[in-house]
Amino acid sequence: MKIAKASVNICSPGRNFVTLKIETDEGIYGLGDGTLNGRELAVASYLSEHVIPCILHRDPFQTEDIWQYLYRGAYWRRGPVTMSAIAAVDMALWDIKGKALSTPVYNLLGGRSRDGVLVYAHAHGAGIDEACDDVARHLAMGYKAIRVQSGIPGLDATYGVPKGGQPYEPAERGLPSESRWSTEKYLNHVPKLFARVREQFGDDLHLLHDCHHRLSPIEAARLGRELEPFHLFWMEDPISAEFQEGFRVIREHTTTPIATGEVLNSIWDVHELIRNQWIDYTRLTLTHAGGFTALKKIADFAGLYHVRTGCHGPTDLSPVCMAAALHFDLAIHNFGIQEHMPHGKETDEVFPHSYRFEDGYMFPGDAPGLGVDLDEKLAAKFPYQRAYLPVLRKLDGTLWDW
Ligand code: KDG
Ligand code: MG
Repeated sequence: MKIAKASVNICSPGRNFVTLKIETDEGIYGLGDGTLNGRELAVASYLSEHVIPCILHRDPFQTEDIWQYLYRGAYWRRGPVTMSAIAAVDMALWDIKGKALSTPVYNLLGGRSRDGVLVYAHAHGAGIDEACDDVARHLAMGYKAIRVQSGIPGLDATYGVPKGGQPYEPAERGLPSESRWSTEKYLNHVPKLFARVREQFGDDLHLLHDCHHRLSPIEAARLGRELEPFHLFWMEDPISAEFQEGFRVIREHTTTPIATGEVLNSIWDVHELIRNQWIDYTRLTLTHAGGFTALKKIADFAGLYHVRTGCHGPTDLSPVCMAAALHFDLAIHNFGIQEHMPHGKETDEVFPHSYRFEDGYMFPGDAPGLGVDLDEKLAAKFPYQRAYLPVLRKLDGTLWDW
């Protein structure tokens, strides 16, 4: 079997997605997600102009050699654009392999290591009362793990809390919006939020929180310590993820488990964090970190240090990535948890899939390959629209990490 054709689909059924379709001379095709929120066209052109011409006529079963060719062979390595493009190819090739062998991809990754994939939902609210109402709503849906974010008194907007009761969607059409930030107000508020949530919902529920890269190491250490009585599953991205050494300070001061890595793209971005046991969960995901071929190696390395996985799973990764993540999560040994932000109706219709949610767990389904498709006719009705993530400034106007 040979790769006969490959094409990039860019569509916007509610938000932008970049999908690579690789077709073989035997009529089998595979899909890969290359979506990079706010920089979609960079990956699309990297794929069309620089990658597709190099993979034509190759054997799609050679996932390792093709991965090495696109990574080592390109001389220029790493970074979100390159790694998302490589990931799209890798995912599509594993999809082809599964379809050709008539088996779900998880069977090619080692087979099932568990019955289902524990997922966490997002609960949020303008204040503590509203956030608690949203926790109750998700509990009623069956979720066993819930991330909680709430508005901060004195700030107009904050990460993870949508305006007007919509599901949270970080990208906004048009140019980037700006909002203001105060670390002091945030640090004073968050322990109160989790004190209330634990008091109201008891000890059984797994609680998570995303600091979204905004603190310094010693500020994060203070927050981690103050959250200790509420036994979080994890405190995510307390500081900017690329500052690996900064996690040492946090670790020395608190037992609150730490997760990071959704913006990281290779083993070289996390190996100090893992080797030094400064984190408990890696957030790297298949789309932004080079696909199955790369993430399996990162997970195996992390497993040696008792670090578990918690793949990033926002709406800005397409259902192709969600399907791929579920195969990965079901198969690897050191799986921790999977993020689940359900896609909107339009997205689900453009990407029909076999995965499903039931009672706090997700299941990839048993369709051969990834079990996800792209309805190209319907996708054509939703053309790309420029969109960006917001930009953040401190109260005095200093540009800050969003
Ligand atoms: O594109 C950025 C989002 O994926 C990110 O803000 C979501 O932090 C995020 C999360 O944990 O899902
Ligand atoms: Mg996050």
